[in-house]
Amino acid sequence: MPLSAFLEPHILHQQLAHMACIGTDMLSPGRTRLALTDADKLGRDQLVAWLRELDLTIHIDAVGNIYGILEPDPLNSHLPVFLIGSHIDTVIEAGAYDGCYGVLAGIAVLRALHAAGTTPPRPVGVVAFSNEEGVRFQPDMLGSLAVAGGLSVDVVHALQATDSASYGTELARIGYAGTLIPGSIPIHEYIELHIEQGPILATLGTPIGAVHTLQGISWQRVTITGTANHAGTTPLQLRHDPAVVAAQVIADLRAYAGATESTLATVGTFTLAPNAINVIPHTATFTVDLRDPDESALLHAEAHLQSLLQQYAISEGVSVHCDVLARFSPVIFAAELVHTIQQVAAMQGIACRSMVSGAGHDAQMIARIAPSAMIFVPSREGISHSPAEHTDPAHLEAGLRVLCDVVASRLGIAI
Ligand code: HGY
Ligand code: MN
Ligand code: MN
Repeated sequence: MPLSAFLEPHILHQQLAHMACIGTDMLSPGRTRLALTDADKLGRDQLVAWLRELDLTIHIDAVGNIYGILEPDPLNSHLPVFLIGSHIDTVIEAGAYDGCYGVLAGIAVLRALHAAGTTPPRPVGVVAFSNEEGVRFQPDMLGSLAVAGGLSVDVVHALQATDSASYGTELARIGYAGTLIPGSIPIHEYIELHIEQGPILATLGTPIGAVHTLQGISWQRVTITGTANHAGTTPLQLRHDPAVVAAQVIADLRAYAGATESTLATVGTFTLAPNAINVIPHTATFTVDLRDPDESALLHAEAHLQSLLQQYAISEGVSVHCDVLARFSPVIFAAELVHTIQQVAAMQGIACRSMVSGAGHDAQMIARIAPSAMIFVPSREGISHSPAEHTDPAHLEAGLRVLCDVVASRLGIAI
């Protein structure tokens, strides 16, 4: 019998629904499991319990990545692992599928291997990477970046959260400060199943996406410093108002992106100090998220942001400081893995579209050290990072079947 005959989709649906309840509260919509918070700990604890049910070898590494590995014949246990992964941390007021779907589908494939009594030719594992979202600690995709050698454990542990907590302290507090050095588990190939989080597959009515490229990401925090003063007594020409400069830059940046082929610009956080109705603010702080599949276009967008800041800062008489929070170039995934995804979808008679990922994912980090690719399923109306995030159960199951057969095919197991 093919491996997919041993899949139990109902357990995937149950576990998605269960995980979706972790991090909910009566006051806010969706769920929030920001990295290393108590809610994240509850999600991690539940994940480890599910891994334990399958007698997997469990590893926690020094930045908090969680692995569950189905061991092969002892003669092959030294071989690099075939890894399936994603994340279970969320943004604020998140949907139920972003990240969790890929991790729990990975567990479902290991469960099928376990049920089929298959001894895999190499270790096969599932991983939940720590702090993929990057909302509380930047950069995003932090756990997978550490595995790929892009950040040392010391640098990660010293990172300060937006709420001033330290990564290392928080990781120890929630009990997930492992000893394993990130990257010490060699990876053979990596596959990530994920909701698209955009409108393409839903608009086309195509159930599966084979992701060949992931666009570049630039995150900056901009701090504009002016002069606090009285809202009622300060003539306009004597003001040095950082809020006005921020507003002009934000509006112009949107217009700039709108005039390009594919650049996206987002200001998702914006604070003023002292934040009082009758005080001209002395400081405006906001973050800029720039994305483009083309590196030169992303560089051009970053340069344009700087020119806007300089232009308006000079005319208003304020100063500007920028901190880089994350910067990742576009990534091309392994063609042979993308081809396997397309072949499997074709064999299953499921329409499949090759595409670019707009969102960042752990696969873009692991692609630095092992052949990697992603499988997408549709997001209803393209909505994500929202409680309205939804993917039809039939699409969730189609993605699981494709993932299962891709894993079997790459392992040389009959499909
Ligand atoms: O920002 C992203 O694209 C991802 O969700 N961390
Ligand atoms: Mn995600
Ligand atoms: Mn996300």
